[in-house]
Amino acid sequence: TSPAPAPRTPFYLTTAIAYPNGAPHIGHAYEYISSDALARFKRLDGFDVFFMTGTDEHGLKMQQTAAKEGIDVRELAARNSDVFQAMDKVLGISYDRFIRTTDTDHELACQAIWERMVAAGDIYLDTYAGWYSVRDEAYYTESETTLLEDGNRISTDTKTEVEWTEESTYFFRLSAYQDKLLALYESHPEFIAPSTRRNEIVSFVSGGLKDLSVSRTTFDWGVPVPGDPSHVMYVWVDALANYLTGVGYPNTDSEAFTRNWPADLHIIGKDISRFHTVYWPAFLMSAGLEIPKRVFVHGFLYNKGEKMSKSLGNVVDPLEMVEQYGLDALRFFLLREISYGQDGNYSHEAIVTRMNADLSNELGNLAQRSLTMVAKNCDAVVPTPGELTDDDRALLAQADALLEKCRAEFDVQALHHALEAIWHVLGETNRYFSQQEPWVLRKTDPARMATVLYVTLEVVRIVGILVQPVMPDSASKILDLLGQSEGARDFAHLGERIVAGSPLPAPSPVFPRYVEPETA
Ligand code: ME8
Repeated sequence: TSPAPAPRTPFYLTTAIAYPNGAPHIGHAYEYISSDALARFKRLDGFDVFFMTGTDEHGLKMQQTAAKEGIDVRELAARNSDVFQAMDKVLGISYDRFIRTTDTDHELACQAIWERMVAAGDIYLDTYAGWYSVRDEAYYTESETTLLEDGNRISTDTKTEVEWTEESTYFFRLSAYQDKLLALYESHPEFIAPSTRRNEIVSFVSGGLKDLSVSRTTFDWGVPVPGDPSHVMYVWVDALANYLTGVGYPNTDSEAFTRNWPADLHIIGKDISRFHTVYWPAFLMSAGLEIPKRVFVHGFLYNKGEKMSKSLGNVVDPLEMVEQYGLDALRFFLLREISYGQDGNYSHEAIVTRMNADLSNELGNLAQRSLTMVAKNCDAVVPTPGELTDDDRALLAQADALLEKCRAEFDVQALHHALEAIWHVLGETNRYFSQQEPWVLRKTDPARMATVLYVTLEVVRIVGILVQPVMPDSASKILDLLGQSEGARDFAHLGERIVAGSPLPAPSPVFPRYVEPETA
């Protein structure tokens, strides 16, 4: 009998949960695709991944949108939550749970963390009087707002309208956590990434923290406050607690909880870093729960430098982009083109350039040319290499080094750098292929041709395995063309070599060039 496999290391990864007050946009798709690539990478690298996404369904924004549309808020939430799930399916998002904050287990988790914060002496009743942005579901001090000439007041940072709010609410003693939070950022500098985001948060917290209003009494679309149902919890308390619900909280003895908490990685956009890196760790400290290991803040996606907005008419439906370019091309473009952690732009021209230069030329042609030669000249089996030359060995060494490189880059969420490194090796491989001229060797030195083709196929195999997290379907096609079985595709198999003599199917192109549709 073979020994029991070693228990795999858990890895708990989350996206933000979106407000289902409308259909998802490309910014949402970007967050899910990037998180999905991270989840797939970890799985292929042997981790036991729990990947969660979902929808954030309570709060005033949802209630007001439903009222405007004249439908019940539950119906609005259910309808759009379905649209998000359907999009995830099209985008190939490999989540393990899609949480809705209206799920019944979630209410229990919210109430449990609330009660622990009460028990810690951190919740007290008072009156909130100040500014609130429904769009941002956020409180602002007067100094964080700007009075416009037309008499409207907006949040200076986010430009959303704020309204004066005065009501009886419970407060969370956030002010008591300033030093503890600063100590957290100090002792765990990796907690907030990229470091520019960390610096912003350190400076914000250093400036002092006010207690936070954490309940509302002027509407009822939320989780009732335990013992005082005239209050519903502030939507952000409810929303952040989703990360606990997903792993079985309040059952802290459950296997799901003990294995997965604290979360390894929260992926969020730059507009919600304060909630995740100030409020969230403070709530957890108060409740006596461990702090997530890392919050990675990605940038915003802009259409040719412009913010997406309905009035500009440039809100692109991600599903239309999948339709136009194909899923893997879109996934690759977003992850290769944009430095993860910074803002980025997309445009038709930029997508087509990446598709044709990187996918079609660099990877697609290399696979197609080498596989076609093998099909024609090597009896459609992986050729048997002769003795390797320095050039062969140097190229293979570069390809072999990619796993460590990609691991290091994925561990700091530098997905674009990992892809850059892979494409660098593809560039080297294309150069190698041209210099070796296997089509000439076919006549002059068939044994040497076999070696060159073997080395090329091996690099394509390594690349095929490594790009699976980013382009699952296309990578799978490449690995099919290389005759690799399903069981030979995780990173553990990078330490092996493609087996000479194994049969190959008929080659077919994986990345056709993008051709502009005929315009009438
Ligand atoms: O903030 N580019 O929900 P949300 C990139 N419910 N990312 C973008 C983006 C853009 N143009 N626009 C938005 C919420 N995002 C809360 C989260 S988590 C406990 C609660 C990102 O639907 C945004 O930064 O407004 C966030 O990470 C996610 O999309 C959902 O945004």
